[in-house]
Amino acid sequence: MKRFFLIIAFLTSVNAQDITTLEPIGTVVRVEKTEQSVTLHCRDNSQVRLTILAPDLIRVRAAFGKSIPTKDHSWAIAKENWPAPRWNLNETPDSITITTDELEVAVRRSPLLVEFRDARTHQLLNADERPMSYDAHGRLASMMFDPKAGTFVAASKKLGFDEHFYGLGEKAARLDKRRSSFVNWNSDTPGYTDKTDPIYQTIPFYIGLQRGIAYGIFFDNSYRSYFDFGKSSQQRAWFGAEGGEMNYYFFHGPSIKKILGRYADLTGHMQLPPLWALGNQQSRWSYYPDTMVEEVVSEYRKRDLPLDVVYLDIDYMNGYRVFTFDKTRFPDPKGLTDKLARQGVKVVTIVDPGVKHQPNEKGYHAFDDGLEKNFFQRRRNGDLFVPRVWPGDSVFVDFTLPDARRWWGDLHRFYTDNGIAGIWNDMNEPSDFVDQTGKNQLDVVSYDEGEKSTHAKNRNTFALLMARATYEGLERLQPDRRPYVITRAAYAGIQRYSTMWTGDTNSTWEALALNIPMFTSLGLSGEPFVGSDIGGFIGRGNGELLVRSYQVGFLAPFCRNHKQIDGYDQEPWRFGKYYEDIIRKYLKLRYALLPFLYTTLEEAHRTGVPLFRPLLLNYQNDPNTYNLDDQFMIGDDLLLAPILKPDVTRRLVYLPAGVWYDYWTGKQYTGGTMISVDAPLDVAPMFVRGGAIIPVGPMLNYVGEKPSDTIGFVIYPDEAGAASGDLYEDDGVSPAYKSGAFRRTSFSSRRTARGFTVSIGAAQGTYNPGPRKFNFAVKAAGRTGRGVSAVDNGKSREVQLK
Ligand code: MIG
Repeated sequence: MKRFFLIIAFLTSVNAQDITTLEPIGTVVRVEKTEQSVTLHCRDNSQVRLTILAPDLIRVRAAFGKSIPTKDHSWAIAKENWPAPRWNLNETPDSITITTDELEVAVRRSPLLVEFRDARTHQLLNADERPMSYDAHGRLASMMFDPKAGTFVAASKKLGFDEHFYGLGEKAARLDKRRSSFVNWNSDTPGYTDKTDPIYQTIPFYIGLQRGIAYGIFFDNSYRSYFDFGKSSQQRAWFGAEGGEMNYYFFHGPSIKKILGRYADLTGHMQLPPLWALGNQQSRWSYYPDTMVEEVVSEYRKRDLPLDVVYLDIDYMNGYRVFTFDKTRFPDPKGLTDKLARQGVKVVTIVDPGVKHQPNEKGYHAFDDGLEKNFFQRRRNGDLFVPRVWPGDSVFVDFTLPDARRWWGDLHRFYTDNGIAGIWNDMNEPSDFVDQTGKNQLDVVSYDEGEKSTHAKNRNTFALLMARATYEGLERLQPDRRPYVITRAAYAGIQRYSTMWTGDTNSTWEALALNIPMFTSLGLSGEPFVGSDIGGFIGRGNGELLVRSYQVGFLAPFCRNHKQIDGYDQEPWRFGKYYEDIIRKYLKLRYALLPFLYTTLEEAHRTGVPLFRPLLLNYQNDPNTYNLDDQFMIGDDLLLAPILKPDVTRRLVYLPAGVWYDYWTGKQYTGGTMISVDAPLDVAPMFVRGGAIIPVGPMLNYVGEKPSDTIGFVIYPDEAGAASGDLYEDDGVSPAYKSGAFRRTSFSSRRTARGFTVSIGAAQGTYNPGPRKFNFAVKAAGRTGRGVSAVDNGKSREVQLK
């Protein structure tokens, strides 16, 4: 027993850093104002700079015991130049106050404490619990051993008695992060479970919510970082890192949606992937040879299961050499992709960062060429850094070098020439079999804009830069197509370049239940295009688990079944017809809902508000949603409460205030309460918000199979008989939507004495979808009414429904 406690104590002490031992920043002795910032000079020669980027966005940057360096660079930031908003400065002997139209930032001079208030209500949003601090005396353990890293830096905030915490990217944790702590250090963690930390990604951004009022904090520091939301002490929520700068952005809400919009402005908006990325995808480690890939696709078609994408995992390569195909397994890759294209199926290949390095091998162009150009990472002593990954001894590209990124991107011509439609970046933490914790990488140097910094700083941004190289390469190679990239590891800003999946999950019920808080938290962290291996990656699984897993994943942006090399096969038909029939029903429903999903995806691109949402995002003033993570919403309108346990066929569902319709039975409910619903294996409880108009497309085996010449709209009236909705469309493949080639149509409907009147708004945008018609039907009294159709002519008009 004693021993057991010792082990626990040891494990916690590794992650728990006691920030109360740190040196606080000195008091303010002088204030300097520029057009957009205020610099505070401190007694200990430290400096703090507050930059006013927007009325609701303030940057706080501090240097301890020295001046703030002129060099200012982050790979995460997409927008550096913000026009100065209106603001003013007020100084008193005790404090300095910056006021914008939305925020009041008050800094106490001694001790130096920063406080954020709502400028209109003067309500306190967030306040320092102690001054920002640093490890002047080397008190905290660090694994970095990097003289350039500097010291541990930390900021500590007062913990609200009823404050909730959301976001922080990809964490194997519940939705509300209150009373938990986390570490960010990109790690390859196969088979992770609830509380495994860290895992693959680093998104040091979180949202605090108190009494319905939200703020955001983005701590843009790529060193190993720590977030503690009231775990080590109920007095404070603190964040810190083992080096680099105290550098954070404060976002004013009060709405979470507004914060997500600003976060997207700052770190980049997700670009729309091709529409087929919303199609159903199938993967396996690994399908080979080519005939097996064809067999998988033909099973899908034979069984009337929709499919858009099939994946080639590492065994397609010649000895795991990236940018090659194994000649025996895939003698004619172009022939294969052509053949599959005729069946409407795209091929995505995995590309790992490890470039095989076999000392006596000549003629592997990716290695030879990269070595000659000196693009590979080296250790501080100048030796090539040789991690061991799938190809055996390998090298990694220094993706901080602009020329290396370009070179790597251009190498993808090999794939595009072979008809490969997208690239899957794996192992990019970067994983290293020699030492999974990254210790083997600490003296690896990257160019880093001339700073020549080590992996202590660059490990967490490695995947971001690799995805960037890939995305930009695909953009150059195929300028008229949207790149499709999917990544495992990431740093903030990844949404500009890549979609993601949650890595090596287990085929267990616990892992399935984690899907929901993980997807919703990623959405609250600026990463909207998320998903998990459907059925789970590791382990055996069974038909029931697979079906329930589809009932979560069928509405996730990324919908892909994938399995590890020695796992039991789990394509939809593997457990028999009974399960396959249910899975078919859900996959078909996904395809029918594609117009709705795509409209919601475009919203995520434009506004930063994700598709896959926790209820609290739509119902921020309803405390019943603050810790609710076994239900989710898609956009504003669909609410899902899937079954996440074996042998369960009934569950409680929380419906927020308003009218709700059971999607399957049409039964109407009044929300603001918990209901109990039946959920036999073929039912994922799903509800539609009263007030929604849901666009529904034709039955498809794959995206683009038929023209969308008829689009259905199902109207779900609210208590007043009103409803509204949007339809977003574009060509689905090219970047032309960025220059106006889209079509957005708005619809609204109201109950009248004669039935329902639907108003179709004038179409916006220049995209022409071709001749087609709209069908409208109203859902009421448990059934769908008779439909009325109207030719779509892009003009504003009204249609009457009985
Ligand atoms: O060390 O490429 O997460 O999806 O099938 C395992 C083989 C490497 C991990 C990925 C998984 C993939 C597997 N990869």
